[in-house]
Amino acid sequence: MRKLKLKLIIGNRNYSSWSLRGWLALKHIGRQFEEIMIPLDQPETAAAIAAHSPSGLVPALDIDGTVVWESLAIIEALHDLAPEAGLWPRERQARAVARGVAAEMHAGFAALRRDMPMDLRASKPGQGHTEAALTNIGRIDALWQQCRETYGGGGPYLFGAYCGADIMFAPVVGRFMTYAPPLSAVAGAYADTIWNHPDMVAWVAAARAEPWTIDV
Ligand SMILES: N[C@@H](CCC(=O)N[C@@H](CS)C(=O)NCC(=O)O)C(=O)O
Repeated sequence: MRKLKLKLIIGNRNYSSWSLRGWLALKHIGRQFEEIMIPLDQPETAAAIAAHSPSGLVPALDIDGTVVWESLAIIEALHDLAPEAGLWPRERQARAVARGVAAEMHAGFAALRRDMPMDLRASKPGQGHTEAALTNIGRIDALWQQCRETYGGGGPYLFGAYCGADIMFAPVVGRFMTYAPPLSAVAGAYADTIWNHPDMVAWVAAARAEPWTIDV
């Protein structure tokens, strides 16, 4: 069968948390892809993104001419394309919970996203620790502990093996590294695991080398 052409449109790595999710998912399935990176917050950004993405947002994934937008939908489309890659857990109940966890991240935690915007290069311990953001973080910490305890026996990730739920939380880990909120021992260890995942390491290294600066 002919290989499908994959093209991922992302924002710049230091700031684009949603792009990180799409990119990690695509890296995880191990297929070759073309990457188009559009720096955010520039005069030409909106027009450049609109040329690729119907929502005007990144990430967007072009699969042989069919464009998928929204990070969670991109993970699902890639799971359809490469079910063997394990973007979702193999076991039905774990897979259902992993999808719930990923959807909660996709739909929620607005205060955390507002008060601790992703800025991978920066170190700002103590900043953004608003009551609302810390409430979000409390829920995330409890969620991570619950997943690790119930499903994490087979490996160091939320459901044992690295999957779409970990990918959805990877930018949150980036925020935790920048803003250093208080975390339980289990959540702290899990955050370190994600931070040291080879794909995350590669993304952060590239973010550090970027020239653009946005006042977040
Ligand atoms: N719900 C969307 C959110 C996408 C989003 O908000 N992307 C931001 C960048 S992280 C964006 O494209 N912003 C447009 C801009 O800054 O011009 C998803 O899951 O993909």
